[in-house]
Amino acid sequence: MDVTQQERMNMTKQIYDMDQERIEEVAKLVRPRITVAGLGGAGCNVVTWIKSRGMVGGRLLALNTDANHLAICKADRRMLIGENITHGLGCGGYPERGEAALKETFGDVRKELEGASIVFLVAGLGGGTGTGAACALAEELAGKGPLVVGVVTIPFEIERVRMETARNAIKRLQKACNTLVVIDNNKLVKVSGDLPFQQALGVANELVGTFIKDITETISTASLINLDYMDLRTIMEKQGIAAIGAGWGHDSNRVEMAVKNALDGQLLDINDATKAFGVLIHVSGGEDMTLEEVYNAGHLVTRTISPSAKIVWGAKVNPEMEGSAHVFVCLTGVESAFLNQPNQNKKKFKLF
Ligand SMILES: Nc1nc2c(ncn2[C@@H]2O[C@H](COP(=O)(O)OP(=O)(O)OP(=O)(O)O)[C@@H](O)[C@H]2O)c(=O)[nH]1
Ligand SMILES: [Mg+2]
Repeated sequence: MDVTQQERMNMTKQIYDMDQERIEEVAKLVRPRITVAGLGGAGCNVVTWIKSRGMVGGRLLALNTDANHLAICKADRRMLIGENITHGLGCGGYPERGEAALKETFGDVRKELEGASIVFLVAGLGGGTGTGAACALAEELAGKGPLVVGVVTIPFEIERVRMETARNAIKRLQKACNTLVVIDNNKLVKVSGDLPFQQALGVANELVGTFIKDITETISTASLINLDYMDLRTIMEKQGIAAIGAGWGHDSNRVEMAVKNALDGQLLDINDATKAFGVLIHVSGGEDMTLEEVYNAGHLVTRTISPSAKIVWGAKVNPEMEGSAHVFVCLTGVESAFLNQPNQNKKKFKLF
């Protein structure tokens, strides 16, 4: 039977349509599933910040032992953990209680994290819930599939008694997480101009929240320069500590200015930036930002790191940022000076 030209065209169209559907199907299957789990008061505050701004492409969980605090948090799912141990009253600064609370509720938490390809664990170190639960959850997830990225803060100097708790947690977390992003609240306060305590917490929440939101959205949505899941895995898979710096820039050389500020404003004292294993550069700017500007600015970063370091990029346009740019530079595989400092208050204030 002769096939007419029309029939041939119809067949070609059918095959084309099937290909298109298949692409959509595969895209759905491989789309990274990103979950952000905020643990304890600080972690839940960061999640609340992200939820109130809105985030595309990720799921937000808030986990706490403190029912009153959880009641005022915003998230896609809130979970009261360890009710039998803490009776909804928090952990009072004892990380071992936070750890036990997570373990008590781990079955439910695991269900929430099923199928996740990236899990961000967010906590302010130094208290009980966030510190204990983050360590326990990171250890439960280690090696089970998802890329586990811890994002934690080091206590303010006025909270000296909490330093040793934080230091011990970092040692555990850096072994269990693929990468542990550490932000020193003290450096953050200096960078943002010595603010009062409450305001400094707000700045910390915004910074941590923006970092996670930017990475998640650049991976999950079409961006000026897409950051893909494998890019992130490449620089974050290997265990270790990561430091971030954030910077703003304005007017004609805004991206360059923002990169310089981000490099100068690292939020963790690290021993040697040139030893970084990988670098993530994320740029956001207004609709007037050009690709050329973004790439040129990248050369500034590459000059300061080892030529063998792996570099990954992401850039997104935010129409509200006309005339300005915001940059995150994240150095992975670095050593933190904080871990090597002796704790002067160890004897005087030992808690446990
Ligand atoms: N970024 C940020 N850090 C905070 C905030 N609140 C507290 N912190 C820091 O995080 C540390 C831990 O505090 P919380 O998160 O309140 O403690 P928790 O994990 O709830 O622990 P417990 O209350 O003891 O169960 C504090 O020592 C502060 O350094 C916040 O809103 N944002
Ligand atoms: Mg608390």
